[in-house]
Formats: sequence, structure tokens, C-alpha cells
Amino acid sequence: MTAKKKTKSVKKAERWQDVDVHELAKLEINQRLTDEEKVRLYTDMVRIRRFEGRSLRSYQEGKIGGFLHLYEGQEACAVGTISLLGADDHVITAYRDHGHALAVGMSMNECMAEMYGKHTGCSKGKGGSMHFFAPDKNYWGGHGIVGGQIPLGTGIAFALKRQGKKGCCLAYMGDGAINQGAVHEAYNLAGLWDLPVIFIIENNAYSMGTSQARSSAYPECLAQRAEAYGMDWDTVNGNILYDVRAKTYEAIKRAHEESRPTVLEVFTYRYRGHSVADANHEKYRSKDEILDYKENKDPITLTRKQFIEEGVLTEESAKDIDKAAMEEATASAEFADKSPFPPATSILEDTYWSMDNKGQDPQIDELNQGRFIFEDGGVYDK
Ligand SMILES: Cc1ncc(C[n+]2csc(CCOP(=O)(O)OP(=O)(O)O)c2C)c(N)n1
Repeated sequence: MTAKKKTKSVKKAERWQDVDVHELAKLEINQRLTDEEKVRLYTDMVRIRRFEGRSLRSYQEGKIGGFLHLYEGQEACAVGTISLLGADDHVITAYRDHGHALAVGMSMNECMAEMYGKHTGCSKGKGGSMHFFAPDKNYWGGHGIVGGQIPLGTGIAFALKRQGKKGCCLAYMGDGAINQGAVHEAYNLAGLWDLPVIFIIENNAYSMGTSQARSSAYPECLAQRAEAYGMDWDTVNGNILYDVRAKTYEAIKRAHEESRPTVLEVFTYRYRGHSVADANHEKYRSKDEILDYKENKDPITLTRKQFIEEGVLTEESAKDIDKAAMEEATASAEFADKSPFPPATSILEDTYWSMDNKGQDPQIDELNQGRFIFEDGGVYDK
């Protein structure tokens, strides 16, 4: 790389740090938002924050089992990016998936019930926190294998292209996922085949307890790796809703109009530990660092400040939004609590196997007849 090119990349990599919210507000993509839409975006961010808070409480009460990865601090990323999507655009993400789910329009009830393992959950109580899905909203999960959703998202983009649709796929991942081999294979095909996919790295600075600096070889930023695959890239201030929208808009235009992929690196921060089981998160990062983000860079506080300045919100209306979000989250926990668990007969539903194998495998024949013999000899008989 020539010295000149490197200087350009450094500048681009650091661009997110000194974005000016007032300048961003003047951009056409942000200007076109009505007051009502701005209130909606703010409300969506607050709803995510309150939903996550309520989920944590339910987990501590023993109502939710398994893993629980919370999205508090990252709300502007899901809400800002998803606010730009149209009918043929799709979303796929990792296990920190509650924010994206609510942003695409899934209800708190179906999400909370899913975590409670209830039949009324979006995945009928069989998926849990990491596996929220809503195909009717072009929302393809919720994936637990780090980086595993990236080839899938690239495949969605491939399908859109084959079908001749003017759509794209937003494929989100963490800063740790970027080092997975499958991510690079997907990058290669996206660049090679001109796929309308937008890879969104939600860089919250840590992968479990490992900081990004300790896990990733990179010259200026993670998004810059896109250059190796001939893809465009940019960096985004994940605390500024208007910046998220501005950069995502450019990437969506590129996908829709030129069928070209983009890598966006959104600089953000998670307030909680990696999952609720990560009790040591104040050991690998300082209390002061967490406090600095909460007090000076919080995406909800910054958006509220901007919208109050614009006359879109008042302190009072913001409080009402917060109260309503809290009530909605509480009601979703009550709904989940009262909902039934999946019936035993649903054990064989929604599985992947083919019913065409008749006569080839006695065990499959038994299963097709509704019988299942467990390893311990127990028999399930429909
Ligand atoms: C293939 C694979 N390897 C390891 C894990 C264990 N694991 C779960 S989350 C995680 C960290 C990923 O961090 P990052 O991609 O930065 O996402 P974040 O949690 O910060 O959102 C790891 C290593 C896994 N689930 N899958």
C-alpha cells in the first residue's frame, strides 16, 4: 500500500469520530424524516432498552434459561439501519438479536415468550433468546455460531439477485466474528459476484472478554479489510442515529442500484457483560470506561437531545415514551408467564428432515408415524 493510500484510509477510518450531528441533520436522508417518524425511531430505541432491562429481570427471577445477550448501548445501530429498509430488503444477525427483532416490528410479547420457552413465542418456544425469527418481516434470525449468519446473509443477497429483485440483505456481526473463516469466504463471493449485501460489523470493542485490539490484526479499522475483496467500506458513529442512517443509506443505494456489497463498521458499546453469565465484565474493562459511554455517548440520550433541540420531543414527551415502553415490557413478561409451554406433540414439528425417505430408514418410518425412541429407551408416541 502506498503512503498516500494509507493516509486516505486512515482518514476514512477515523471519520466516524468527528461527525457533526447538525451537519448530518441537513442530509437529505435525515431531512426527509417527518416529526412522527423521528418520534417512532426514538420510541423504538427506548423500547429496546426497556425490553432488555425487563429480560434481565426475568432471567434473574429464573423465568428465562440458557444464554441471554443484551443489546443495551447498541440501539441506534439496529434502529438506524433497519429504518431504511423496503419490502425486498432482508435482515440476518447473530445471537445478540433482540434489538433487530423489535426494530423490524416483532412484538415484545412474541419475543419475551420465546425467551420463556413458551408456545406463543416467535419460534414457538423452541429457539430462545438467540433464535428470534420472523420470515414475514424478512427477519432471518438469530444465530449462535459466531459468523455463521454471514454466509447465510450472502446467500439471501445471491437469491435476491437471481430473482431480479431490487433488494439487499443486511448481515450483522460482532467485531469478533470478523476473524471467522466463513466471513472471509462470504466476503470473497460477495465481491466476486457483485452481491447486494451489506456487512455490518457492530464493533462494541469486545468479543466476550477479549478486546478487539487483542484479537484482530488490522491496519486502521476492521472495515478496511473489505478492500482485499474489492468492496466499498465505511465507518459509522453508532451513537449517532443520523450517522447510522446516512452511511447505511449510501450502502443500500449501492446495493439496489449497482448490486454492489459494502462493509460498514459501526462503532458502538455494550453496557452489560457479554451475556448475563459474564459477571466479570468490569475486570476486562474499567468502570470508568463504561461510565464514560453511559454519561457522554449514550445513543438514546444523544438522540433525545437532538430531537428536543429540533422541537420534535420535549422532556415530558420523552418521559411518556419511556413510561409506555416500560409498561409494554412489563406486560410482555406477564404475557410470557401466562402463556403455555409447547405441547409434547410439537416435538416433531418444525424439524428439517424430509418426509420423502419412506422405506429407506426404519427409524425415519417410525418417526413419520409419530414414534420416537430416545437414547435412554423412552418412547414418545404421538
Ligand atoms: C464458531 C464459534 N466459536 C466460538 C463461539 C463462542 N462465542 C460465543 S460469542 C463469542 C464472541 C463473539 O464476539 P463478537 O463477534 O464481537 O460479538 P458480540 O458478542 O460482541 O456481539 C464467542 C467466541 C461460538 N458461539 N461460535
